[in-house]
Amino acid sequence: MSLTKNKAVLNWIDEMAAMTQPDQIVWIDGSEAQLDALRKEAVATGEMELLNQEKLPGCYLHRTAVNDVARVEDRTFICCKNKEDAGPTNNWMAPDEMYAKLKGLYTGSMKGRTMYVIPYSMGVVGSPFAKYGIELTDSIYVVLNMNIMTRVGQKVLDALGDSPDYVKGLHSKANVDPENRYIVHFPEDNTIMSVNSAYGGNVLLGKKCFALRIASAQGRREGWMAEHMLILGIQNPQGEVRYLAAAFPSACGKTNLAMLIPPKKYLDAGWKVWCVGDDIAWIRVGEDGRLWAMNPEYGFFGVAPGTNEKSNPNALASTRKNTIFTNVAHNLDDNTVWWEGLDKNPPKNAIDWKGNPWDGTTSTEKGAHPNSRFTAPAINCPCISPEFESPKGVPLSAIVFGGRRAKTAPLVYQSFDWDHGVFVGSAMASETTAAAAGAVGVVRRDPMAMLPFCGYNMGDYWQHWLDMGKTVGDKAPKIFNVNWFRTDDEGHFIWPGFGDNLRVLEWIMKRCFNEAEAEETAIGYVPKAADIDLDGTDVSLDTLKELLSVDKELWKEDAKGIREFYSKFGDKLPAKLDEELKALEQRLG
Ligand code: OXD
Ligand code: MN
Repeated sequence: MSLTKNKAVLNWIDEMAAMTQPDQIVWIDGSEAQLDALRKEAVATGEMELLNQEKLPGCYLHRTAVNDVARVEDRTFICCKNKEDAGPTNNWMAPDEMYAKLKGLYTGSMKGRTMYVIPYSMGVVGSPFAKYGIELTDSIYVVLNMNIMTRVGQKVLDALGDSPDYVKGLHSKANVDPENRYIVHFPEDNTIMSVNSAYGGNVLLGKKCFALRIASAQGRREGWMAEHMLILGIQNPQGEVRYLAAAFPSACGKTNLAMLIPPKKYLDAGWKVWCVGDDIAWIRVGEDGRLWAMNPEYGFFGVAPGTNEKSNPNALASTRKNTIFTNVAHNLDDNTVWWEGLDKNPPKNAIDWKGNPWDGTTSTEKGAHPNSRFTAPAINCPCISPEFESPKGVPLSAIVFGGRRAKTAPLVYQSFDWDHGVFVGSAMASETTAAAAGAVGVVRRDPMAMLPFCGYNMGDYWQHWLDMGKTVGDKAPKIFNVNWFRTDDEGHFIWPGFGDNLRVLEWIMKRCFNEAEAEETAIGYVPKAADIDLDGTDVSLDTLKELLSVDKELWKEDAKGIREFYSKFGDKLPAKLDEELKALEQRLG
């Protein structure tokens, strides 16, 4: 039975059901009774396995197809009328052509299956900043994950009322055929269509598809921003909490930073760090004229390998109940889960992520896929911010960009102003590590960490950033860049990272409130070495000076790389960014 009288919703569902031809349609009302029945059904069919309920209450394990373990950027499309509006960094196809192609793949794809209707909210239901979506799916796994990652159920339909203003999402796992896998966005129609995948990032449509790709395009039209950023509150010993949002490409420790544990000295002095979000920030101009950020999600979809008691105890604690694990190893001795980097005791009697018997004490194969995941409720996180459920979000004092650079970028620097900060974000880059396929040390540009997630032309996106800066004027957050990954000549990391990153964030916050000085360099303001607290680390003042140094020759090379990257955007490159690049080249001499 349908849970709404909303004509726009009902007509669309009729149309999608006529195409996909499910045996039945089930509306997700969000009740525990309904969700529990679905969990039981998924266990009965083998779609999920119930884990040890004493050690991991409410936790389940799921394995995806071996060919379906990650986002598929080469099969991800932005389909707007004009190709130019998708820009050089997105795959594009004309909407009519794509709709026709997809129709062929969806027709009859839900025969013999149930279509679940998931009404969900990105943001607190009823908040003026929330946006609603409906995802149709033939996967119980998707229903149960969406219930962790977003706010779902009847309350969303009640808040939507009879408005047609919602994002349509159609997902069918179909045959999980990699040759016909498509993750498609129609930003002009607020529509997402995902087919032939059952892996989280491709099918939990609230996350990357809606909250970044569709929302970035909505934000441009409506005057706000959807960003691939964590949101963090830093409470000083005086009890003031100051907030920052930060963007990093993958494999730069974003989740660890979002849940940072302060070094002992800071804990003893009364510092606290609060996680508002680990992946996505929706940023708007508040009533006070400042930028406010809110986390539209309700859970964490985190990478499991490498998460442990030392690297990220808060993330690990978040996964100890009501969590769905995907593609990790199954320890049969006590019916729990294991992944590389959890501890030094891999299970002997286990099943690996592919579903094969696995002995972790002897096998040379991995037990968990490197991109295996946990889907955990945000409220499980010991450091979740008291403002997590605040409908208006939190006011931003700083925006931080970062990447993985062995030599070029100093530990931290501050941009000269907003426009220069946009330039810094647009030139964001990381060097490839041995962990990823391909050559080591290659510079990959990933502007604002949005390369795979911007739902329109990246040149227009930069212009939108510049325009937002004009709107907020001198109330704009200050913009910084950090690099935790500088190495010595033997390739060892110089900065200890993890909790010690708070020492850098402390300086950043002080700069935002005019409480610390800085030195001007060609690339921006760097700290005076004495202003970063090293007490309790084994970093010497000389090493810190090295970490803060700016090598003009390396930067001249980098400026060339930026110019080459910018050339892709033709006349969509904002004139202001071209000016910023020229000004940098001039300062470098
Ligand atoms: C993610 C990603 O999964 O950025 O968050 O790839
Ligand atoms: Mn992400």
